[in-house]
Amino acid sequence: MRIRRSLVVAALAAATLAVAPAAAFASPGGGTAPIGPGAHLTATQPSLRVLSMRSGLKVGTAVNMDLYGSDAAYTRIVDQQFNTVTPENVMKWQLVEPTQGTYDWAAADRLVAGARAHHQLVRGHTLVWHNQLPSWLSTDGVTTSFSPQQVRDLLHKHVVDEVTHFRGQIWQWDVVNEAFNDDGTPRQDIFFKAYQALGLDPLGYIADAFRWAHQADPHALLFYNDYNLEFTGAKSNAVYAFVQQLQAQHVPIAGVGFQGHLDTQYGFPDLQNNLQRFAALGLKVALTEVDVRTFVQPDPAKPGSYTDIPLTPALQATQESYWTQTLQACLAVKQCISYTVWGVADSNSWIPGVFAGEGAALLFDDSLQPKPQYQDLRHVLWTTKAPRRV
Ligand code: 9MR
Repeated sequence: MRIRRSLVVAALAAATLAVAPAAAFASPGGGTAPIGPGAHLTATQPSLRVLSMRSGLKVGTAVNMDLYGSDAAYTRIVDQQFNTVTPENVMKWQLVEPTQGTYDWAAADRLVAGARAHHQLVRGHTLVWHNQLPSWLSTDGVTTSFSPQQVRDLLHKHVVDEVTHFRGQIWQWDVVNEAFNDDGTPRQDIFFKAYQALGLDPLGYIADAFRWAHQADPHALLFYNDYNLEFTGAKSNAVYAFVQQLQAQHVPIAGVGFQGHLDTQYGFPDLQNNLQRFAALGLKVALTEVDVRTFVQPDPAKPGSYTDIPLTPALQATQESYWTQTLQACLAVKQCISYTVWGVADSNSWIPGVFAGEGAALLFDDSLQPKPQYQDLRHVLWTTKAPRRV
């Protein structure tokens, strides 16, 4: 045990030197912050990815390809802090096949190349989703001008072509995203409706998509990914039952992704229990899209707009405790193999555009400076005694 610990510490030290030159990490203040036993560290060093080596849990971020490569500070954070990346948008069907039959892989290829250059694993996101479909296929996710058989054929082609394009380069694929409603009923999108009209099991499109993806890249870990699975309830229970059906049919599902879009007003979910019960089915689990939103202060300079400053110190404290608890829950479950945050900085988060009056959901502020929640995650990674991932 002592040997292993000292090896890990040595590896951390070596990796710090190898991937994190001090100048690149120096905080504006250049201060040091002790975050663990015997550690005296600069404000951003060692990075999350270096600290994650202790448990083997991969820490990741969603990447906005409009910023990656063009915004130097943003790009530096992605490259230096994380050891897995997820394209926030550029692998979605709408983006890769904007015109029927004409693929545009450029942005996604750039993400994969950046990941390879920085020794990061890629979570592919996402093959089958009712949202962000190309407009030639569906503008609302529930209606389409194609026949049911055509929808099935198009889905087959899409899954095979995309997985084949990235074969060997994707660690985890979110094969199917958000197929269930919060009340546990299946979402009746164009895929569900096509299979239903064909007289097939309406949810058979999910099994098909996993099988097609597996044929195209047998080594990728294939995930079902959804939100609100963190809370035990109708949706989590429905997905829990459904993935067992997939397993009984020998569908090649490797894991379940818990998105982890949390909001301080709803309380902290019984996340660890849920991760644990899915893991007990023989599945891997992952936190795939973590962010923690809260109510924020209005912007006095722009009426109707908001800042990214929590309304009260108490809300900031609640956010921090949610960040800490999500990471602790994942670390506690050995089968939880990655912990991905949904974006780098508050200024590029999807939250303010969707939840008016809420924000401050990420680890870095609008000026790309680390927030206390970033330090909280480093502290957890450094101090938690977690089972090692293999
Ligand atoms: O962050 C993504 C945002 O840029 C897109 O406009 C949005 C479209 O719905 O999708 C966001 O990402 C979603 C992810 O792909 C699936 N889970 C929910 C995420 C937040 O909406």
